[in-house]
Order: sequence, then structure tokens, then C-alpha cells
Amino acid sequence: HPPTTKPYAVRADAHPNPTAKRLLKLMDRKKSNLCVSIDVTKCEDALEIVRRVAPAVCMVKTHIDIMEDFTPAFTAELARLADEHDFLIFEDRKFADIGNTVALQYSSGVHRIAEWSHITNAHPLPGPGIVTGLGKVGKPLDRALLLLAEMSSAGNLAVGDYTRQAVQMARDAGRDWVVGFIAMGRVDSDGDDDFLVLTPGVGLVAKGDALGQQYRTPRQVVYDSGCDVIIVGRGIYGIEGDAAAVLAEAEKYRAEGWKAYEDRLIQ
Ligand code: 5BU
Repeated sequence: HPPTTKPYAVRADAHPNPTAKRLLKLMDRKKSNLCVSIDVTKCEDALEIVRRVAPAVCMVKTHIDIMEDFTPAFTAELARLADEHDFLIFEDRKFADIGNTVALQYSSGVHRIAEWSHITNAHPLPGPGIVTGLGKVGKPLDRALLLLAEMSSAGNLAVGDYTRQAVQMARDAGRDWVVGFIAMGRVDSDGDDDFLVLTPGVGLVAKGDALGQQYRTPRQVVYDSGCDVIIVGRGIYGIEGDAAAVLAEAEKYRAEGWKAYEDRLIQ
């Protein structure tokens, strides 16, 4: 049975990584496979968006290096909100250096990503040392890593053999640390291991932006392509209106993503 036909809760029971297990369980509890990407540059604006969408999400995704007024109080409050509203924090850091350097970038500097981010991601480009280096920091903290096997932007080079080797790198590392992929579809379908597939480039209206982003609908992503989590940024926080309007938009994506998941279970 491929993972796409198994309920998130069943996959949670069999997962060796505590963070992946927690994610799959809370997805089931909140009936949400929606991750909202918070790409604004002021801490208070970011927290306001998180407070609005919190009831609808299984995960919040950050780019911590875009914050103009970052202090550790921001990530502390994010962590508090995550506990209060039952979601995980995914720092979309896209590490891409040698193992020794990424271990420092992950643990240290201004942002101390490993301290507050449950999940982060890395490019497989530098080779398996990147996975080992990040693991030295993240494994003892029960964190989880995703590899970028594919990207959503037009003309990206993560295709074909590159994608296949990313999947192999994850298999070699083990699912207790590399829990899945950023990908546009079921890149692991040649095996019977159960990886998580998280997918950006999701929108209900826009088809893309001026800088190469390409959008598909929650249904295309979850039902047609078998992905597990939809990642939505501007489609939710960018809409016009008050707090209620932003939550309503998040709720629309949550409902679409969840319906697509339920439909694929009974295929
Ligand atoms: P959008 O506003 O929904 O287009 O934002 C998408 C987010 O997902 C944004 O933070 C990107 O950095 C991120 N992203 C992406 O769009 N495509 C990718 O392949 C990867 C990340 Br990896």
C-alpha cells in the first residue's frame, strides 16, 4: 500500500521520527494538511498572521532571515503559539553548504534555528555530508529534516537524476532523521517507504507570479499528485480584508486540502 492510501494517523503510528509522528497525529486531529508560509518582514506582522490562521494549520513556515526586527522574543512567541494552537514550525532555510558549516548555521548565529524550528530543509547538492552535519545538531533534539528533491519555480534544475539521487540520499540517511521531501509529487513512489511530501506553489486563484513561481490547486497537489502537505503563502496572508477574512481564506484552503486527502484514501 502506497502512503497515499493510508490515513495520516496510521502513518503516524509507524513513523520512527518523533516530529513526523507528532505532525501526522496533529494533522489528523485538526483535519488539516495546510502549512501557511509567513513571508513578511516585521515580527509583529508575522505573529498577527500566525494568530489569525492558527486554528486552520498543521504547520507554519518561516524565512527567519527576512525579519528586519528579529529578536529571540519572536521565536519564543512563535513557539508558544505553536504549543497553544497545536502546530509545528518549519524554518524553510534551504541549507546548501558542507556539513561542518551547515551544523554551525543550524545551531548558532543570531537565529539559533535548531532551538525553535521543529523541521527544516536542505538541498542535497553538497552531498550526504549536509545531512550528517545537520543531523549532529538536530537528531539529539528530535528535530526532522526534509530534502529538496524538486522545486516549484520555472526552470529549476532539481529534476530527473538529481531528484532520484535526493530520494536515495534520504533513504541512505534513514527516516528517523530525513522524514521526507519538498517535492511536487510522489518522488518516493518506486519504494514502499513512507516519506512526507510537502509542496509549495499552491494557490486557488493565481497561476504564478512575475518571478517564476508556478501555482497548482490543493486538489492537483494532494489528490492528483499524492502530496501530504500544501504550503500556501501569498494566497492566504496576501488577501484583502480583516483578521476574519484571512482566517476564512486559510479555512478555504484547509477544507480543499482535507477533502482532496479524504478522496484519495478511498480511490
Ligand atoms: P507563495 O506566496 O505561496 O508563492 O510562497 C511560497 C513559499 O514557499 C515561499 O516562502 C517560498 O520561499 C517557498 N518555496 C517555494 O515557493 N518553492 C519551492 O520550491 C520551495 C520553497 Br523549496
